[in-house]
Amino acid sequence: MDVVDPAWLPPDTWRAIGRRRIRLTGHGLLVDTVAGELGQACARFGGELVRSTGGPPCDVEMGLGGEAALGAEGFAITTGSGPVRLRAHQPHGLLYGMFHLLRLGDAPASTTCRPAVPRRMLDHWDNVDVHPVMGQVERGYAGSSLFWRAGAPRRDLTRVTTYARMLASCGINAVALNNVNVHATEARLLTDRLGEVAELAGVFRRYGIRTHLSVSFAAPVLHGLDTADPLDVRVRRWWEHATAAVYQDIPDFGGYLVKADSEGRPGPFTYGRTHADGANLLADALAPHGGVVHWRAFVYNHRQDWRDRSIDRARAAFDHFTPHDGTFRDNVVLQVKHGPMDFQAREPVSPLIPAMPRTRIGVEFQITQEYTGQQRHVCYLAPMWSELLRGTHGPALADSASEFVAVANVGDDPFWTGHPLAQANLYAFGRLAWDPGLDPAAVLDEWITLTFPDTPARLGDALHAIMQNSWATYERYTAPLGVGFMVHPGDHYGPAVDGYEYSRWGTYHHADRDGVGVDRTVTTGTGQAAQYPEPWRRIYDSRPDCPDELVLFFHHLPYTHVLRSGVTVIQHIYDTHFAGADEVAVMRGRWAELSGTLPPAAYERVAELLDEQVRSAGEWRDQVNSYFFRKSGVPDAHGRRIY
Ligand code: GCW
Repeated sequence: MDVVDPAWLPPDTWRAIGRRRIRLTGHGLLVDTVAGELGQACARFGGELVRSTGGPPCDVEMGLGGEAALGAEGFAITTGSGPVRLRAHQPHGLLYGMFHLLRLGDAPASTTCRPAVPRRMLDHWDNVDVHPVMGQVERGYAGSSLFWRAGAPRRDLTRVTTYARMLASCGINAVALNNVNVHATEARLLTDRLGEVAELAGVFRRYGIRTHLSVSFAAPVLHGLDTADPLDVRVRRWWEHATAAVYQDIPDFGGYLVKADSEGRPGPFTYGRTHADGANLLADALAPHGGVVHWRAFVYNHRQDWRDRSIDRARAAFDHFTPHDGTFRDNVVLQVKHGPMDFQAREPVSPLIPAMPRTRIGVEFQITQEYTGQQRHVCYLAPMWSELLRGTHGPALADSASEFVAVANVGDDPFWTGHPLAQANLYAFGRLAWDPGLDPAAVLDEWITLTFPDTPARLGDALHAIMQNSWATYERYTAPLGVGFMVHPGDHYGPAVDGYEYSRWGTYHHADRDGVGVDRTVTTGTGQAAQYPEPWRRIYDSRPDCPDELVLFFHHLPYTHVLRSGVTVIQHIYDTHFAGADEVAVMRGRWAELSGTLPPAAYERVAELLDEQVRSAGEWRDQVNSYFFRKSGVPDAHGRRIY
């Protein structure tokens, strides 16, 4: 096997803990995993792992017996004059506590931690067969799948084990293995290829991670029935049997993930049934075994007529799902993308999320950088997620979420994520899902310290400077003021200002000679602003009150409109595009200073990618600025070069 980057768990990160005498008590699979990790660290760094209860006290005393209030996954660390004590109520807590000790390094401090939500999940968009357009991993920018290659399961699961360990270390406890677009081969994972799922589930289980599967709503038809109607008794029986068989092989199976009636996928609409009928069918099959359905709310008309301005994709999920609040079974999680559109670099939060108080909501983020530079651009996403979770410009997602889900960004690339610095996004998602109140800058520093354990201050500072504001930079040189979607249709990389303006997918900026932006107000627009709870409904609906960041999402504005920041829309476009591209050049320069402080392969990879980011940011700047200069005829107040 190729040499694989150790990501944020290099051997040296274990030095502080591996030097100690550690007593670990308790039994079972997860305790054995913890013992395996600590045993290895002690063997490497000269400490000792003691598994017996008697004898003199150790430097670290770990075991169960913590208060019930710690729950299934929490832990308490206490320090003082005696040994460091780590207590959990359940084995899962010991696993997370051990990884927390790693973060604390040489200076463990007393702390009690429990996750904010019980499930923190990654969705893989991995295909079994290589899809003719999307490849092995849909929207994957890090090589092939960790699980499958060209139609066959991977034989060597060493990397999956390493991956499971990485995920556990940042608090992830569930994975869906395969793409939500379930094609014919992948539909067989549920039945005759279940063995492949069981094998992977066995690897993840050792790190406290439950395995879920994306299934096709038409699975009964693909397996020979003449219908998939959720109210047909034969269909119910089919799902009951298929599900029972899954639990025979995988007793702790997590459940199903479904993309139905979305972008051409089959669903209950075919049979005149509702999404509650569809989700509840699967929920009933899973309930006796303790499984859940993740039912995606990404339902919209992808065959729109761009000439019809009354259709608004941003309204769709709310319009489809709010009538069904309270009608989903308890083991249904409605999985909603964080914004009303589709993982743009800037969107308001989805109005559906706070509108379903009687439904369990899983908020879905996208770690894979489909619209944020495709792991060719540095774009540390945690500041964006943190704003959305805390409610900087809208309702706080953390208040309505029962759990957090994200689309994974990994593959068989030696650096896991293509861009070595994109590893930070995976780590940060896990940490923010565990505790949405964490400061993304502090999480970045955690990642830097773990990943580069002997970091000279110079390296740490430079990495922080390059990454911390990289999302803001990315936003500056791409689509302005929340309008989104100025990307190449299809592959979604690079600028195409009108790429989706006349397309059936329904994502437009409506630029003309006078102004730009989509009118979603109540009186003159699509009314999407009214889907938000107060005070946001009023704020978004009002031109002067709407935050600048989102103003073209909600309003069609003249180029000369003065923003809250004091500059006009057109000048804002010019200024941010020049600034954003300049910031990338500065990033590139800072990276060059790090030559010699990092492993050469990582240094070179990032250097090459930064060259591409410099090129691409320049292209974005020039296309966006030229486009709006030509439309508006308004010159740049600072006389800079526009084409
Ligand atoms: O953003 C779009 C992507 C599709 C994806 C879809 C979804 C898996 O372009 O590739 O399909 O979202 O989330 O279902």
